[in-house]
Amino acid sequence: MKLEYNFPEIEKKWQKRWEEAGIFRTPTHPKNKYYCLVMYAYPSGDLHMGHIKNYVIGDVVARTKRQEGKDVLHPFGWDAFGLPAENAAIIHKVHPEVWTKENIRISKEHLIRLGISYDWEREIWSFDPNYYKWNQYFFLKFYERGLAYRKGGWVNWCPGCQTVLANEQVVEGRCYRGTCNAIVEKRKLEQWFFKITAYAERLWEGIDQLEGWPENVKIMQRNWIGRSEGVEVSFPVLGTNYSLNIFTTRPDTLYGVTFMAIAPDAEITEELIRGTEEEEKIRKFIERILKKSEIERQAIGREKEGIFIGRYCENPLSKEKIPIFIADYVLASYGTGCIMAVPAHDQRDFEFAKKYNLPIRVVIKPFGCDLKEGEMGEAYTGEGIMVNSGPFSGKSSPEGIKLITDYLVERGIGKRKVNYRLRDWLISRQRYWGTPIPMIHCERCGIVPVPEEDLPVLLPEKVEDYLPKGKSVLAGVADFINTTCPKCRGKAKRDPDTMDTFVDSSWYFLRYLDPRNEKLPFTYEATKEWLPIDKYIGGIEHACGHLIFFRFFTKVLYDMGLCAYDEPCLSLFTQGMVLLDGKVMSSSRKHGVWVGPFLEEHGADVARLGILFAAPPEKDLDWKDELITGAKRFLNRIYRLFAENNYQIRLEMKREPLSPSEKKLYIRLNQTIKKVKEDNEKFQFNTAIAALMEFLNDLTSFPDKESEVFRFSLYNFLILLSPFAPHLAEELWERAKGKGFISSLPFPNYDSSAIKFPEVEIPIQINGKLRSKIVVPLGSEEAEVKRLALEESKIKNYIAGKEIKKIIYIKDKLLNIVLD
Ligand code: ANZ
Ligand code: ZN
Repeated sequence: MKLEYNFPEIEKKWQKRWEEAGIFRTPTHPKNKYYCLVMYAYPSGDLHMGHIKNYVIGDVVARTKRQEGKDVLHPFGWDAFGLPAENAAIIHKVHPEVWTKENIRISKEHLIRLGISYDWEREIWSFDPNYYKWNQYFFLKFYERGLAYRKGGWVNWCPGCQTVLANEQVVEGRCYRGTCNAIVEKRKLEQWFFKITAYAERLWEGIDQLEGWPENVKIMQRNWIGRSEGVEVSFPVLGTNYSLNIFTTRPDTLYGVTFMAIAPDAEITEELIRGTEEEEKIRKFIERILKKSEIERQAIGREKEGIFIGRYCENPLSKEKIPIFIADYVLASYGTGCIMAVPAHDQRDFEFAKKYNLPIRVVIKPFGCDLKEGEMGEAYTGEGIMVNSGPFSGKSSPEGIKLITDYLVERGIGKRKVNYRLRDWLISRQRYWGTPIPMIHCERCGIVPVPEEDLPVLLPEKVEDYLPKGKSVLAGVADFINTTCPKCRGKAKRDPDTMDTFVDSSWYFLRYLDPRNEKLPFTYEATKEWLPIDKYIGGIEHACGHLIFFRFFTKVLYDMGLCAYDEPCLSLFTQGMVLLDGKVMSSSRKHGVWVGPFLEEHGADVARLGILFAAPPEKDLDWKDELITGAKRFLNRIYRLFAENNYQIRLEMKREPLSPSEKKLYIRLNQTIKKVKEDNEKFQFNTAIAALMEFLNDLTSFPDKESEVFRFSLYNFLILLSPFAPHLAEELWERAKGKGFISSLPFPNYDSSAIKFPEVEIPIQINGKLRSKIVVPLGSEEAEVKRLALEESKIKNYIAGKEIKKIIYIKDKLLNIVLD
């Protein structure tokens, strides 16, 4: 099937006119603002349908909000630093900047050709020194506040990307980058971190404010932050000056501790094993365990491994002597990295104790039944009555938690502690294509920040080789790396690392507010005017990464007095994926429907309708060729209807007198306006389009094409259509001699007095005999019809006291009640 009008010409014409007239420019001082944001785009060049779904949804939101009279900010920009550009540079021998710019050129052309209503004057690029200068500025500000620090320790190393990764970038033990996916290793390195843990509580609390966020994203963030309340208890290590501090949420089980377990890489481990008899063997064990990912080590049901280190602790309550083990399931990165193990009441401790023949001691008995160590097949983790617990025996376990906590705190053996699973954000990378970290290492002065007035620290244009060999690429660029110390003027070296690109995307939404400001990253006034983001549209894969980082940044900037709000966005929409043959479209796997050729062949309005009509936007969409045919049929029918009627429309109509058929059309018009309005508000664009299709049927079959109500309906139809198929809508509006742009017209009000729903009369039978009738709205739900029928007075009398065996309902036709 073909479109019956010259779509390449028409679409291009309107894109040009919109641009020339600047109708999508952001109003300067909004009275009624609406910030519609799509996620910062990675410039991958040729886009597929999966990429643009996000942008098409965002565009319909922006356009419908303009129709509602909002002052809309709808910007776009490029998350243009990052590994793929370098990898392309390595393979194709082009500079990452050249490669990136070419990709941006292609992607941008696609977006323009799709008719997306961005304010292109606010376009930003993170590789622009005027942009990344502010990454460096924020880094310095974070450093001043103690929120950026350098630390050595075990970090995630991706052997594929040859760089460290943040915890958020390790997905099930592997590199988050789909094209890499290598198994992540651990390495001991010095790296830069942002202290996001200092904001753990506020990030946790703030989730309650995020009313317009999907529940699942909020749950994912809560799990990621992982707040838990407990106590830190100190167990003296016998024969040393050390103590093992452990974190537990179950102080009620303290009398059931039969061993201690420490992480192989906990800070104290080194101190405790040094000089022990089996030191050599223990070190070998540690080395072997650390090769495994944390996910693997914590996997449920996996056989646990450990080693006794030859030392003992004293239980601060029972004064018992307890052996200390290194255990693989204990993580250095959580709590204190040490635990008190209670095999009777913790499943992992139970499995460990069974394997190494350690005692199991019940200290919590389930209410009202017995529990014997010898008969336990698994740990009992529930509540109960405390036993074998000295003076606390006989108390309930929840009470025990309080009593023992108080007891420990009073004696200085323990302190109340809130723990978070969240770790500090590792932001340094050993790769080239990113923001240089604005720090200088001086032999005499140590680490010295680059003075603010020396920013930006420019990324050198040339490097020998883009592929790092275990250390940062920039370390090999003499002109860059050698510098003088800002403090002592002596010889010094620049920090060789670049920033994680998630730094760029943590504040880009603020740069859109004032993208060309050279003195400031953005102004406070602008944040007051435009924040919070009214609708943020993007992928759920960012739930525990970007969507936490940008909340963190906003809170810090708020504390610095730079930003008027401490939550960036109160309403988030996560769109579903686009599949082809049941598999997610993907550039790297070259699996997709490509936007460039598609636009060439079918045009923008077909692409937009195809994406929007197939499924609710939050659901996955399986791309099918029928979508193209369906969209074309719809557009052709619209085009024909207007052409056959010589593009005659009316901007108003007299309401009386109307013939019965005119009245019917008038009702349908108002029902459609109401339906589209409500569906647009709920983001149900697929059903809004379906309503337009049905209304188009009414219009096409309407007999009297000269009547005012018909022509008035055509006019309203165009306005309703314009966010979905803006090019054809503009063209028909122009041919109908409409003034200005249809894209700038307000959404029509519906006449509520004209909205009446068709009704049907349903005969009610009892045991097959007609007994009564009820009138209900056409297409009513079965449950509703049954309820009304049973409430009907005659029917009520018939069935009084008798038992109903079943009720048969034939939709909109008949209801039969079968009595015994
Ligand atoms: C003793 C105990 C007895 C525990 C019991 C549980 C049940 P959440 O809720 O996740 O905070 N734990 C603490 N630090 C750990 C680490 N670094 N690696 C592995 N496990 C660790 O869980 C806190 C519980 O997880 C703590 O309470 C500790 O085990 C364990 F019947 O202490 B519990
Ligand atoms: Zn110095």
